[in-house]
Amino acid sequence: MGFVTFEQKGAIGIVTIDRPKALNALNSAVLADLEAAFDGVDQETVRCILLTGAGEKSFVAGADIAEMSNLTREEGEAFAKKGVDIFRKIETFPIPVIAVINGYALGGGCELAMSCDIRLCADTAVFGQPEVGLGITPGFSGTQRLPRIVGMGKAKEMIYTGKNIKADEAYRVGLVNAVYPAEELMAQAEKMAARIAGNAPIAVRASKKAINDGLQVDMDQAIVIEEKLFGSCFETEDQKEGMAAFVEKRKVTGFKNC
Ligand code: DAK
Repeated sequence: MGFVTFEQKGAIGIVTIDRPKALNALNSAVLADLEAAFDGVDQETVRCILLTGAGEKSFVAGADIAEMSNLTREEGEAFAKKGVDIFRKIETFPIPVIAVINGYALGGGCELAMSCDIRLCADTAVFGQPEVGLGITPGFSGTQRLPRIVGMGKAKEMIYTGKNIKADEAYRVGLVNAVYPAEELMAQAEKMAARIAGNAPIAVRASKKAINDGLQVDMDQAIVIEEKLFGSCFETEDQKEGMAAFVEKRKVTGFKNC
């Protein structure tokens, strides 16, 4: 995987988009490598994934404009499918994915961050959907995910104006969960990932599925989705251990993922 690296630190997987000379812009090779990285994650041992960009300047500065500029209609469709599929794979990945946004998150970069469960950023991060200035609409589901995260009014402002926003505004409008000094970002992200990884993995996964699937349907159906996933936890050893530990006033001895 030339443009994406994967490192496992205990129960935390770190996926890094590694094309810093082009500010980690997404071309078809990067998208293919990103998909391969997620396909290669050992879902037995990894309990939380951090997704970041190499270098100090950029998370992802968007889809690769140079590559896109020469695409035929068929190639454009293939590129779009590759991007949309991998973004959706991340969004529905059984394990939580935290975007660790270390700089520019523009266009497809902002959309990639939005396909993650949680977004943490450096105080140097910059967000935006500049596509209309390039004669296109956001194409990796930005028109759908941005209003769901920041609300329709702010999403329309960002998409129609194409104006970038800085980290503090991204935090204020709810686009990111937290902002850290750049040099502390990865340590803080690992701390959150470790906290998630220490909880019962099946319950964490079921919570992700309940939230994601429930938001696609009306409340009556959503409640049924939650009921079924809640019930499924009672077939796990981790539920028995978690509740036994509480009743016996002791610490959990370690969740087993079963
Ligand atoms: N694509 C390709 N190369 C990029 C790039 C990008 N998005 N962003 C930066 N680079 C490259 C630059 O060309 C430059 O390469 P060299 O000239 O050194 O070879 C290198 O990265 C460093 O960039 P700069 O020299 O420009 O660095 P600065 O610090 O001066 O500026 C910047 C940083 C982030 C403000 C600037 O690079 C910039 O404005 N970049 C473009 C940002 C942008 O507009 N991003 C949105 C791209 S549009 C689709 C689905 C999705 C999409 C499209 C279609 N379909 C469904 C079909 C998504 C579209 C987008 O993401």
